Amino acid sequence: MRKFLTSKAGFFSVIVLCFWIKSYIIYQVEFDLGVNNILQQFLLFFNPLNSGLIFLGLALFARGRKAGVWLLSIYTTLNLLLYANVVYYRFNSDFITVPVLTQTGNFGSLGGSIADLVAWHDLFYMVDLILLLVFFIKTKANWSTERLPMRKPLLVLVSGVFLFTVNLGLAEIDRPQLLKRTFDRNYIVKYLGAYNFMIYDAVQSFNSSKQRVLASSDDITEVENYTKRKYAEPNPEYFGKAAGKNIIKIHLESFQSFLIDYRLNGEEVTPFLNSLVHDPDQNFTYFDNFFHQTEQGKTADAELIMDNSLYGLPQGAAFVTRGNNTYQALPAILQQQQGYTSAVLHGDYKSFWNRDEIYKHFGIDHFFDASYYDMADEKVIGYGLKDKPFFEESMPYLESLPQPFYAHLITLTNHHPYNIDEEDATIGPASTGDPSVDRYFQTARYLDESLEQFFNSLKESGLYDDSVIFLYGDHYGVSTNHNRAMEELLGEEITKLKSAELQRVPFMIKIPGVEGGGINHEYAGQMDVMPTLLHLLGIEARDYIQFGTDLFSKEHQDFVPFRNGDFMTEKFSRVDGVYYDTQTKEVIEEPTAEMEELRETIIRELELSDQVLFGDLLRFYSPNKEWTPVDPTQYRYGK
Ligand code: GP9
Ligand code: MN
Repeated sequence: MRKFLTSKAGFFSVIVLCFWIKSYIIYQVEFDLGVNNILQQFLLFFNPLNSGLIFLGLALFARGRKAGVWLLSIYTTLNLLLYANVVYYRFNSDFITVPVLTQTGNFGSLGGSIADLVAWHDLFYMVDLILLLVFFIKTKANWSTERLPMRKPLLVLVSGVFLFTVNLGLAEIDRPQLLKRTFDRNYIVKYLGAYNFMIYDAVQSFNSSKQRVLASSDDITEVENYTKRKYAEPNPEYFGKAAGKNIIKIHLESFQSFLIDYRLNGEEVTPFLNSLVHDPDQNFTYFDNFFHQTEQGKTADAELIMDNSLYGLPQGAAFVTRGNNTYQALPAILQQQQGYTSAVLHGDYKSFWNRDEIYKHFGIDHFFDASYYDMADEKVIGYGLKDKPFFEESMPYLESLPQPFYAHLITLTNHHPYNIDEEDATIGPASTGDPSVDRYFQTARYLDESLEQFFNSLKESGLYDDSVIFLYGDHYGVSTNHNRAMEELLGEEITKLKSAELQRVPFMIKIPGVEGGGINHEYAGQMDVMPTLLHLLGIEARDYIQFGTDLFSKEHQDFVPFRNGDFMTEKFSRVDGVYYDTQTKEVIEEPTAEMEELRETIIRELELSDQVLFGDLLRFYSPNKEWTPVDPTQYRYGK
């Protein structure tokens, strides 16, 4: 045993073991990673091993005792990196990323006093380092001065890579598309460990900066020419009608338009939302041909599109991969043009979808995340706080905001897999035998009830009458994997065209002083919301780079592009490369020149929008003389 321990292989094994155990202890003690099943627990324990073998294994290529020096240096470096994250996490509940390191302003967010964040028990994190050093100095014997035969260190590296592959495979079972969609830094650390996260983050930052470096100020001119050409003049009946009014924006999680007026076993699923659609006294205008335009970024894409009138990226979430870009988002424009205060309220933690970073670039003043709410077990389900307590606890925050405000409330309970506590279910499940689809109606009903409760609170507080209130669905709730169940519920075949039609999500808006327009059949998408709001407030949308057009404008462009290049118009549609007559639903074998042309326009539009994000082009653009670029270092979130 003694002989083994004092050998190179023995010392390597001891150091890997220390690394493994120590990392696991730090994960458990220092980070709040939301581990909620056995597989996640296992992966948290398992993941330091592959990093240990790979990083520390590199030292084995060195000759003789130099290998030991390398082992200790790599071990110390990894320890320091992890410890830096520990300290950062204590204040920010988040991990260090390359963009954070390059933004010196963020160091201020350590609270000015690192001393407060260092704890006495941190000394324990150094004990192993000292012991290993002493151990190494004492064990002079058994270290040949030769290099190990190449195959030995190689074998260690290969086993490390193999274990990493197993690790990633298991993680993807629990969280499909973990790396492609990158939901949350916490998730990557939970599943793959802090060290793999650092590599992942470095690769992502490198890719981002590469595209950014290649872009130049000329690139924005082409984009500007396009968006100015597409621009639709405001409708004088609406322009400026809501100037200075509070804006309350309500996010209906995973809510598709087919739920409106849908009856399950003869019972309305969403009676409250239906009343907004049909009761003229409610003064709402409901757009029944409104589509979501999101991709993998889901909620994050919806947020990006609605506040910037830019498309999400073809892959991943721009919220995460372009979180550090320059934006000219609605909250910042409203602040600069009309002194609005902006806030987002949401019962999940701030790091999800990198919100706590990108919101700073949007100029969002306040972010009331889960840390502001009572997250007691009985109030939480799925991703976070249930919608009823969420709206209830949001009221004081809303009332505390300086007016006029732009407040965005993001609901959560109607989220896949649509779990609901028994006491919250006021309608029975559907009976297709597809469990998540069956429950979808129950969580949608719960959301509907929570909205009614919220509207009542708004009325009591006096905020209701004088505010613009609008609601929107962010993306589909039932994917095409559930077509069989959906066919049973809708009583029709789910063709490819039907799937595209099901991407309708509600958009309904009430504007104080303007009579509700009932049901509006204009074809439109999430992209169109920002220019609509700007014009309602009397702000010229033409100045800004925007791919959507004002919904109330007589010139509103009524084609709805999807992220994959397909589109819908009132007359014809393109779905999965096939053209259809939107009205008769028949396939069009020979597309007309008009169709081909629109297809080209849409591909161009998507490309230009991607260029804006990939090249971070808005840093080269000044919308007007008064515009001041947003300074992200001026914002901080979290309690
Ligand atoms: C999480 C929530 C859900 O905070 O917004 O995001 P989604 O999974 O719908 O993209
Ligand atoms: Mn969502």
